[in-house]
Amino acid sequence: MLYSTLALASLAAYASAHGIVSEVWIGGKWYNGANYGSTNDDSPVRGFPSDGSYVPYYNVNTDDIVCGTNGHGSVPVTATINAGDQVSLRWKGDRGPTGDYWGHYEGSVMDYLMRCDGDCTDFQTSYGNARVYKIWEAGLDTSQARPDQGFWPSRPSGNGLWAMDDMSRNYASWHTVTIPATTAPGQYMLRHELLALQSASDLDGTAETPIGGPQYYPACIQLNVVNDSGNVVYPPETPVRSIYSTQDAIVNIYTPGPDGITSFDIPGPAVVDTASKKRAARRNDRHTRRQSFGKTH
Ligand SMILES: [Cu+2]
Repeated sequence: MLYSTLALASLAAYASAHGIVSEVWIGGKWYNGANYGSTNDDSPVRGFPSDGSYVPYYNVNTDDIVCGTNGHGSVPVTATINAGDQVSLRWKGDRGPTGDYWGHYEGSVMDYLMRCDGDCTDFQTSYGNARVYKIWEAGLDTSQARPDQGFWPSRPSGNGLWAMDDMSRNYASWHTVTIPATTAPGQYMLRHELLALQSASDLDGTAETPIGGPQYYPACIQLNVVNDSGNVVYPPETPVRSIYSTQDAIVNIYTPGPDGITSFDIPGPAVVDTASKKRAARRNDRHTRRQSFGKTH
């Protein structure tokens, strides 16, 4: 009880700022990110609300979940990247040793690709065809020890190392993901997402955090993926507005004891198999051969 009171009290101190993706490296080139409440003309990062706030659990099936509550409209820049290269992005908040780290430490980190069906500058999140496949995820790594408090307002709960904590604590609030080498050429949104769980178990909220439940922080970055290899796969896609249900990620990380939960199922679809076309083709060959064997013998 004492523990959860302390945790909620510390939340109140930074409930107003949350965070934004403030800068990004795409295929070795640096780009400006977003501001609180406004976008930049030289940035491929779609907008964030003026308080950097989140999509609440009861809006997970609305347009807001696609790119966040202020990410519906496009930004002028679509950044070119070769399939197989990396995107690194920084979450700027108001915590950590320099006071500008992402401030929540209990939750998962996920990356999706979302086809723009043409130019991302024409893509509105209200379009019914907004659909994604997951390329990366991390949640609670129980092979690692639960870290000490460090520069956080309280010691993270959960019996292991949370992906969000890892990002801020060990990578100075930077996250890096590889665009799969087999990504088909075209324009995509990198739909990166943080899922903060510190109030996930309390849907009613508290005086300090009036909107309870899990907090969804999607961020969309407009990419033009180049791939001349011809080695591409087309993974199955999930409509963004169907990724979650309001019952996903409802957990209580503060019980049964200070170590909290011992495992966490990351919501949403599984990370896709981006194995090469050659491997997929071989698999199909085998499958076809088996079928024809069955027929002829
Ligand atoms: Cu927040």
